[in-house]
Amino acid sequence: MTLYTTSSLLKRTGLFAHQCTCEEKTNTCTFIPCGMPGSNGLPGRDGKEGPKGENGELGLRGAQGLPGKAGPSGPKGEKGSVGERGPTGPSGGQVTQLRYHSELDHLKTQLRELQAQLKNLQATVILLFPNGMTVGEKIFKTEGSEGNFETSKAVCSQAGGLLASPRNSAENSAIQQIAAWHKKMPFLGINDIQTEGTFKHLNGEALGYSNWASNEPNNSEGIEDCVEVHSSGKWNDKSCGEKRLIICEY
Ligand code: MAN
Ligand code: CA
Ligand code: CA
Repeated sequence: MTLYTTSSLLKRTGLFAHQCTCEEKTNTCTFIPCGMPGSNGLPGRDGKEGPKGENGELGLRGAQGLPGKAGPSGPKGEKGSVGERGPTGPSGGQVTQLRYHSELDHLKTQLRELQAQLKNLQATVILLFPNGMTVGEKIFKTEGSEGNFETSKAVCSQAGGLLASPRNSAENSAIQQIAAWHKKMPFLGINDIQTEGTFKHLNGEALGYSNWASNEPNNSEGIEDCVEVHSSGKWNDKSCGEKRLIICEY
């Protein structure tokens, strides 16, 4: 049986390990030799706080801050040099005149448009009635009525036109065709009333185109100053008192 001192018992149980007085040399013990060394005791209490450490390294650069407020305005700058002279503007009167001419041009354009529209309208209205023909810009038309030269002129004039007076073969053919529909001969707006032997249009214009039948005009019996159109389209001078188909031009 092994005998233990109080301290060795305590030492074996791990209690009060720091109070153990046993030595390595077990044979020096007075009464009984010590056994195997005990296990380490619990850690001691924390020591006192150490001295302050050195400063750490410089940190990374921070993000850019917001812009600051605008500073106070600077002093007034020096006056700039004088610029180049601009073009001379129109005078007050010239401005009024320019405006006036601009409006006048506008009105002229409108008037021309209206005139063209009116001409178209006239042509359409006239063509709505029977017995009309267009040749180029001209319209020939008859109502089928008859009259002597003076009556024929008056009827056409009252209708806003003139007694038909061909300036070319196309116009003459149109008159010939209208006459053929009515199986009657018309008088033309041509005569030699003013000067015997010199036939002219109603406006005094000399004949640029004519379509006389052979041996005409002959001023038969000295009284033929007007012009009738045969069914062939050929012309014959005839007495102005005869009654003929009234064909007007517009
Ligand atoms: C009749 C009339 C005249 C015409 C001759 C032609 O006399 O119509 O105008 O010139 O015939 O023969
Ligand atoms: Ca004559
Ligand atoms: Ca004749």
